[in-house]
Amino acid sequence: MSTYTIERIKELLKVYFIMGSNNSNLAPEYVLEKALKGGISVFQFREKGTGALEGEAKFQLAKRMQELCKQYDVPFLVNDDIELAIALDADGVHIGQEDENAKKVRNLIGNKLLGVSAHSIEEVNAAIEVGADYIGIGPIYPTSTKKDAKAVQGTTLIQKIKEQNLLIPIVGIGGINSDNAFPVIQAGADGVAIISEISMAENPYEQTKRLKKVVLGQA
Ligand code: 3NM
Repeated sequence: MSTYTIERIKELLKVYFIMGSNNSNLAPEYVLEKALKGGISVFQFREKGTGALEGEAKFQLAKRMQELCKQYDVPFLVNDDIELAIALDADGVHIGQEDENAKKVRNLIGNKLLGVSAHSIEEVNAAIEVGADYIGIGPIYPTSTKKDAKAVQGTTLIQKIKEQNLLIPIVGIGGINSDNAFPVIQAGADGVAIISEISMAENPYEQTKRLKKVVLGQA
């Protein structure tokens, strides 16, 4: 487990923004700063897919984005790349089922935040077992951002986790926008993780504010 309390993790998950350089037509640093100003609660650097940066260019972009997060006191997580997370002393990592073995990752990162994607109750329990701090459940809705996303599952698994009284913090992901985010929260998620709704928005600042209001039930 990380040094964050469960309550703090639940707060962090509320408006969880994920982005890499190929998720926007605008400069990633520009979009991130707008999202930070708009009130995101945590950021995940996810440099994957077509045209993704590698090596030094990836490292430098991650470093610049981490600096921005620090300015706004928002935790900076890294998707999948454990070496990068350790080199930057990131606040945590997020891994999928096909990425590094979660137990090994927990050993490598010590008490940094660890998020694991899960698609069944068995995967949720396995993630809890190895000391995941939160789980990502998706895709809730259809998404074209992740090409190898699993079948759309709606909020069924989130409801199942709540029915079984599992205490692990939950974030929903996949195709979430300000029009469909609230049912995800109502089903029992602590927050929503989004890429395109913010990264492709004409005005990422306003879009983040709108989404945050929905998640907080203030829309
Ligand atoms: N993981 P958007 S869906 C990164 O189902 C990712 O685990 C998913 O992008 C999962 O908010 C997804 O643009 C893409 O739909 C989310």
